[in-house]
Amino acid sequence: MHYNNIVFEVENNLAIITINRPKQLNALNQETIVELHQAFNNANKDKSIRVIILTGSGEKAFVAGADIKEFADYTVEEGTQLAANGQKILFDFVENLSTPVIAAVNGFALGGGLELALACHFRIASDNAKMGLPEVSLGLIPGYGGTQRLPQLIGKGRAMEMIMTASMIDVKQALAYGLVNYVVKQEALLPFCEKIATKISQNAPIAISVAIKAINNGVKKDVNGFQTEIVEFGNCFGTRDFNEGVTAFLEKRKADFSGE
Ligand code: DAK
Repeated sequence: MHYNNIVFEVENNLAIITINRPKQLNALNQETIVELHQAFNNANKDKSIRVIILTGSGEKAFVAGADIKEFADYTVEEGTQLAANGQKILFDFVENLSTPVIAAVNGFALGGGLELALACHFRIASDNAKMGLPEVSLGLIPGYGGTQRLPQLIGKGRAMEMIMTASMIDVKQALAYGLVNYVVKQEALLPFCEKIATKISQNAPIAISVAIKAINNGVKKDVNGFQTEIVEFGNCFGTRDFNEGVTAFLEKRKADFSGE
């Protein structure tokens, strides 16, 4: 598959998706959003891929927001339509993917860029990263889930302050807020993410995918996360993952989930 705005690489059972518009600080235009959807969809369908890492090209930015030049002339109808579509094909899509997605935040993650990092399952930042939702400085509010996911992750008061001030926070603050799980030197960012990805890939993929579902359902209004947990916990007993995991333990060997 050919992409104009992203690079898609596979190493063993890991996919690395790199947003590749470094001259525009990897700003998200509509074409990039569509390509990201395709790349995530393809990676998720490939059962040999156990973890996806999302990062930005260059040393300066993960994603410096939605492409301001592109949305400068939108009407009310276009804004509504594009927000709904973008949330559906990319932001909600990534959040609900059954393959784990790690955001490797290698620089500025602003506006739609921070919203994309928030949609990933967790985030690891390089020490130069800066994060913020500057939308109100442009007369907008976050349109790709930021008003919902940021307070879910860091708490309402902190999210209110970040959104109202439109200010950027540094990695020390992001770590204290729980917005990122770790901060590492820029050159160590991808190797560090790959190390965590390897750990994840040794565990049972079906169990991981239903754990993602149960955790996500905990914050949805129309479903009950506890009920999801009960149902999915029960379903696990009928999976190959469970059979292999328990058999390996009883046989005192390492489980091999590669056959899934
Ligand atoms: N869009 C387009 N181009 C961008 C960009 C962006 N978000 N961010 C940076 N660039 C471009 C700059 O225009 C510049 O291009 P040239 O002038 O060289 O052609 C190039 O990237 C390098 O940027 P700077 O020269 O500004 O670099 P600095 O190191 O001086 O500054 C910066 C870095 C990150 C502080 C600065 O670039 C900056 O403030 N960038 C904009 C940050 C921002 O406000 N982002 C947008 C947030 S609002 C929507 C849904 C959601 C959204 C919108 C619509 N719909 C559903 C319709 C979300 C909106 C947002 O994300």
